[in-house]
Amino acid sequence: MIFGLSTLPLLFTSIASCGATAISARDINARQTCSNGPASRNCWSGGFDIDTNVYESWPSTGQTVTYDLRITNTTCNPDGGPKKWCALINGQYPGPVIRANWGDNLRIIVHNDLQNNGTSIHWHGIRQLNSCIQDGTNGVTECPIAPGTTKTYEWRATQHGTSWYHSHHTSQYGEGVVGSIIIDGPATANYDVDLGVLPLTEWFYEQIFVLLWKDLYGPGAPPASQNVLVNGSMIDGAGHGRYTKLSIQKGKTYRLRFVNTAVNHMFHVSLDKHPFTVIAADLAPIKPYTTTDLKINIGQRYDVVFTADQDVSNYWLRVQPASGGCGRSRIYDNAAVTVGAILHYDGAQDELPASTGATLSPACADEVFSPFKALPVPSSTFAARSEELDFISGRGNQNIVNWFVDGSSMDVDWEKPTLDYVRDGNTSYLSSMNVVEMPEANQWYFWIIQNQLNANPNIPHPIHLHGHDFWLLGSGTGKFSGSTEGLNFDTAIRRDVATLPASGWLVLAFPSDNPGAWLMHCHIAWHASQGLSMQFLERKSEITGTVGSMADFDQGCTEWSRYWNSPTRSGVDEDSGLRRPPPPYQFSGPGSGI
Ligand SMILES: *[C@@H]1O[C@H](CO)[C@@H](O)[C@H](O)[C@H]1NC(C)=O
Ligand SMILES: *[C@@H]1O[C@H](CO)[C@@H](O)[C@H](O)[C@H]1NC(C)=O
Ligand SMILES: *[C@@H]1O[C@H](CO)[C@@H](O)[C@H](O)[C@H]1NC(C)=O
Ligand SMILES: *[C@@H]1O[C@H](CO)[C@@H](O)[C@H](O)[C@H]1NC(C)=O
Ligand SMILES: [Cu+2]
Repeated sequence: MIFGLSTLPLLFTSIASCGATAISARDINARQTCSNGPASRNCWSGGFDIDTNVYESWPSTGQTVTYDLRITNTTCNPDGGPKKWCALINGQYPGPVIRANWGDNLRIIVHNDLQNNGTSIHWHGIRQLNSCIQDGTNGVTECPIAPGTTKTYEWRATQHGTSWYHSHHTSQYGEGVVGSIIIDGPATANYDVDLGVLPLTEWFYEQIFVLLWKDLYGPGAPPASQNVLVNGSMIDGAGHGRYTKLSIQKGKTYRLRFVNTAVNHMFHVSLDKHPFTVIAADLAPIKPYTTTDLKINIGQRYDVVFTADQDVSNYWLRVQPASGGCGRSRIYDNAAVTVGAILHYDGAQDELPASTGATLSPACADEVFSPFKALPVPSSTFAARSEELDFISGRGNQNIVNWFVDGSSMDVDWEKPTLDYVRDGNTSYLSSMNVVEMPEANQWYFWIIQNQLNANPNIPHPIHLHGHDFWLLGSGTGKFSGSTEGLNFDTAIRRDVATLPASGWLVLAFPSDNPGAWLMHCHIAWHASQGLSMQFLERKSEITGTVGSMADFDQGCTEWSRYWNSPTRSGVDEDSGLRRPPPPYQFSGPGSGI
């Protein structure tokens, strides 16, 4: 069984340029006998390998991998500094790594054990092919999971590589509801040992949702964080906490996976004396290239390999925010502290590294590379089928800082998600839902995202799309010319987060091959809460026929409405994560009155 869904081959042949690669019987034999190992990471099994077009085919393992995630109300201090309120998964920060094989089914049971917050878990980067209802976006694909209730998510790992999952409810992932995902599969370079994932984030000593309110009412400049965490730990500069330590052996080659799980910061990463060979960006394999300064914006992932070919010793893994409105942390004010983690060779002394490394640039921009497999996009329909989406900030009512897409600040109703409209056949979408329809099946749609030249603040934004990888046809500064000249239709990068430059543009394309309501938003959590998002409503008449139960959806909404409308409820922050708080502003928690 090669195709996960019987309709897929047909579907893709109708997008001629998506170019399904013909595999001859001889190739398949060769591939089937080729098994994944340290010297053959390009192989996988059963005729699948690094050359497989993952939008079209994936293994059918018949395996279901199950995880239980229990979200609790607790405190934490991952850097040893002050304890603050945290929401954690299974009592750990970050949450457990979810790991499966390419082609597996996942079944993840989320228990909301918080007393006074909903939740909603989004599986970042996972395509959710024909399973939009499992996307975990409250206000779009589900109602929040009410306190004391449980929701089971089920999806198929049709892609492979590194990703993450996080709460899509308020800015709750910044409070701790976050973890990594590894889907094991083939790779574009060989390595001996997979070291796993290093999630990177800034760390604030205040609650993220309180900072949102400061940001809303304040001058608009995001606050500086107190620290930066690598795999959930760092020292705090006052002798507390510990560094994450990676233990390696001289002579071996290692794979390491980075995820930026931050609320606000873009990072540069470097490993002293050990250049990275970058092999994947988000969930897409790329042509390996080497760098000593890897830029990772929020939501992005990079998989790298490096060789332990230096003297047996300790080396710094350095992590530094980009400048230009892309992050600022007070830990860097302390010159005695090196921010990052330690690479420790077996046999070396257990001491802090004395290594020196590359000087990291402050750029707030994406890496430049090529996809491993080129999947061309037709340029002939660009003029007819491209649409501009304008991103801009401004002041809304009560002088609150808001962000707008085409003049409209997103505002979802978490008691009436988009899929409710779809099921009811109700097309009276509120303008604040920022719905853009993609009615035609299996066509390329092109989107020009223009960061307005007079935006204030005028800063880059990490733009993330649900339900698809996009083909990044181009990006630049100034106003997009409208011409296809300079756009890359033949070897475009595919990924799910790209950085929209300040006063600049992105041109994205993706085919309408996945019915659903798919959010596209800035992944700076506060900007999403300030309205910087929109949703593509793709082939709406086919959505309810896709995987997932509307009965579960309805039950979740009933439970949420019962909780939210209960007279004894004490949660007061009305931000769903995708809406500016509507007036009257009821916020009265810590941080109010600023
Ligand atoms: C966490 O527990 C405290 C104390 O019981 C309570 O006041 C607070 O509302 C709870 N928060 C959430 C999100 O459940
Ligand atoms: C990250 O931390 C977890 C939990 O402590 C640990 O199991 C994992 O091995 C760490 N990952 C790396 C790459 O060190
Ligand atoms: C359709 O949605 C609009 C906006 O939420 C609502 O006012 C209207 O009552 C709905 N119509 C039906 C028939 O449910
Ligand atoms: C979430 O929990 C925090 C901390 O207990 C609380 O202050 C806030 O009002 C809650 N938010 C929602 C949306 O319930
Ligand atoms: Cu933004």
